[in-house]
Amino acid sequence: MLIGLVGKPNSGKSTFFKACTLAEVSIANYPFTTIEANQGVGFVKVKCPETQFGKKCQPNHGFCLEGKRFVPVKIIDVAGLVPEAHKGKGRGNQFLDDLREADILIHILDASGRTDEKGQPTQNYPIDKDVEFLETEIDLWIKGILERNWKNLERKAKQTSLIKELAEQLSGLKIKEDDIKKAIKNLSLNEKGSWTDSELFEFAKKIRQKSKPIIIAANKSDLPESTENIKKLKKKFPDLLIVPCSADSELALREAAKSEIIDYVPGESDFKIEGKLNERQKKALEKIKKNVLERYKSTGIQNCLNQAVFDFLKYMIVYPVENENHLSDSKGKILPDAILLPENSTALDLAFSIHTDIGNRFIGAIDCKTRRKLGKESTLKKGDIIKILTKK
Ligand SMILES: Nc1nc2c(ncn2[C@@H]2O[C@H](COP(=O)(O)OP(=O)(O)O)[C@@H](O)[C@H]2O)c(=O)[nH]1
Ligand SMILES: [Mg+2]
Repeated sequence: MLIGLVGKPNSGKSTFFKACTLAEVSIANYPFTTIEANQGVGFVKVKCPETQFGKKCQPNHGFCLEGKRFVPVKIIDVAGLVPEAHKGKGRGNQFLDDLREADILIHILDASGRTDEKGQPTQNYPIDKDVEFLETEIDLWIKGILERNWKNLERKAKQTSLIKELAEQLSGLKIKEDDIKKAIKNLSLNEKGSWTDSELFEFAKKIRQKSKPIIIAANKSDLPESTENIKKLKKKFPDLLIVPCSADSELALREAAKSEIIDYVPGESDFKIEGKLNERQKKALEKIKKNVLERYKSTGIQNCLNQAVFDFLKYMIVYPVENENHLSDSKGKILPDAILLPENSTALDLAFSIHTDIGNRFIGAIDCKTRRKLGKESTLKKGDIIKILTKK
């Protein structure tokens, strides 16, 4: 799972990135082997099954705070996109290429209207313009990828098919052949090619909607102008997922929690003061409480990640174990792994996601909550604890 943070300069991407990748507890390791310079690890949050069984979990990856399990996801902070980025403005194409692998994009938008389209300070900037410009930039970037190689692609398609060649060309963007077929059919495009410029754009747009869906983080919700702006934005784009948030409030809370001044579980609506505060810290925390937590019930950062992964992409968490009585691995570690899988994944999908070898040797599974035996076609539910049975 890779989540891309996008938006114009000064909307708060780096603050959001820092906030969601700052863990209050020290973490031994991550399940990801490749982490690039602008990548980090954030977490989606779920209720940990440990509470249901009166146990304490021991996560291999991520962590658990007060019965809330934090499961790692990769986050990438893409440097500021400005209008015409797809043409290379502001090193745009290089930044956009960072997004190839992303499953979903969170558009960090300055909802206060205090930043113009280039990232300069202003007032009353119409924030709906940002939604449109950003979508268009990404659509045009995908169109550009297609255009650069279009002649070659059409020539090769004479031997194979246009759909095959498009799938090949777009495979790096996590687009499946089936999605390409659907887009072509949907737009009634000529399957042999010879598309007009606007047909190519419409195709790129469809492909983007499928492979790089965008949700909106309406950031800087702590500023007074944001309330009205967010209301208007939701009205103008009723189909978009718009989550009010305040990245720098979340960052402040996590930093305070890390230095043990407060007790705070990311995503919650309140915190408890633990340590000694100076006047400045006290004022800052009071402001966050009043302007953000009381108004929006949370800083919204955790909501953004959770909604992207669970509500939008429709993933779920399941817990594979080796010992169904202790809910542990073979060494006795309790609920050590939390795996993100698309909803409706089967027991066999889970086996393969752990290891190809386990998938190949799969003979069945046990639902540890009900003790029911599961076959390879059995679909799993969120929060399931599963023991995979394999042949020797
Ligand atoms: N009021 C307010 N300011 C924020 C918030 N998030 C970020 N900022 C400020 O916005 C400015 C730009 O933030 P930055 O993360 O560097 O933006 P980027 O260019 O998109 O990476 C900085 O001064 C941040 O402190 C927020 O939630 N509320
Ligand atoms: Mg930045």
